[in-house]
Amino acid sequence: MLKPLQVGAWVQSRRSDLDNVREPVEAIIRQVRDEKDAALRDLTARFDGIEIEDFRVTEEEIEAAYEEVDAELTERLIEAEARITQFHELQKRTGMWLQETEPGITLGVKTTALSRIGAYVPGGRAAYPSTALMTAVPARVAGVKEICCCTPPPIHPLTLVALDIAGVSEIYRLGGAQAIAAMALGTETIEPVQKIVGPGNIFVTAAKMMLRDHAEIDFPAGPSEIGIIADDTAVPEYIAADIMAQAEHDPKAACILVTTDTKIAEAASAEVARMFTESPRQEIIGKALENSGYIIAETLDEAISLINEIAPEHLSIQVADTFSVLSKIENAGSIFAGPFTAVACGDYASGTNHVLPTAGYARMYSGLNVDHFCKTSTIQMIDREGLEAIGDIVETLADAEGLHAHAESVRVRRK
Ligand code: HSO
Ligand code: ZN
Repeated sequence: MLKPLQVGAWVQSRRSDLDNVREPVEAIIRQVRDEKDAALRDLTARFDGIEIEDFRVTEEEIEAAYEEVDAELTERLIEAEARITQFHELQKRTGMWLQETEPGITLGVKTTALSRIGAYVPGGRAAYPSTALMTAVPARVAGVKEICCCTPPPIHPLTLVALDIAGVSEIYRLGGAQAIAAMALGTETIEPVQKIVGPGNIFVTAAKMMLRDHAEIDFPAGPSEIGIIADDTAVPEYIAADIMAQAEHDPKAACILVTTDTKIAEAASAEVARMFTESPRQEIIGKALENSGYIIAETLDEAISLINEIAPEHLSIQVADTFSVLSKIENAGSIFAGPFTAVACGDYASGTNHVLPTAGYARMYSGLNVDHFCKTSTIQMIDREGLEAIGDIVETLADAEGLHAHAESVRVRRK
């Protein structure tokens, strides 16, 4: 069921070609910029087939959603939210630190939350209340005051409940590139935001990339992926189960097993074939498995370097010496260490974030975290003694740059 793969070809195949959608997305952005709410109504009718008067979801609708959702499900969402909050609280940096670096010179950093952000929560095939939690909770923990969320209509009641539990301040029934344009540029009903986060389809991703002059973004997040590194001690059934769990996300999802043991690759492949026959989501999984396969590495170190080249969104480590491998991993969105650490645990409830860079972007981007919603200002406090310590450096360098007033601003204080 799994075929042998080449790392280079696999990495190449994961890059989605944003160029293909550039023109239609540009047209959508232009329309939203020029016609604002009227454009949003038009585009929502065109793409979602829904006529909308009011984009903003009301308090009454949220209350009605709680009535519709099974009480146990709401309870589970609350439990998941508590764990996600707990882990993200641990990431939070204190408001300000100051340290005397030499007599008379005190330096520091002040961290401030962004004041207004936009979270995009996908709908349709990828309607996940868990993603509502994952995008909004880190923003709330960071201290963002206004969390604006867009999600395509019709919004599932469970997504509304999740957004409410996560503490968002505004919910709009609006999806696609038009939602990103509305949040970045603003319309009559939607105030512009400072940053837009959250996964989406290729149109959403293209819009995020194209509107970076207006709002900062998190990172490109495309179809889900898993990389698994396994030695001869791995359990093929667990490997296959994680492969199936990733493959069921999307026909474009992909799974790659890097192992030092041919028998493990064969056994995992057979397990996948067995699980596939019993799966209710064969149509999606079948396609995703075509993008998937295995690589046999001579040594564990070679396997590690292949994984670092792949930079998978999720990395599962299934080896005898977990920590030794963990210490050598440089590129991975989120790491799942050890045989019992099912990737699905991080999707919902361990507390880590599941909004992660895909397509090799884990080489340079971090998964969604509290820092995404904060900015920092550096601070310096210099007294007479400190000014004497560095005054000559400043004056000499300023004179050398021909910036007389710079040098003078120090000289007048040293008189
Ligand atoms: N694995 C997905 C997240 C997700 N899984 C949502 C289940 N629901 C991308 O990290
Ligand atoms: Zn998942």
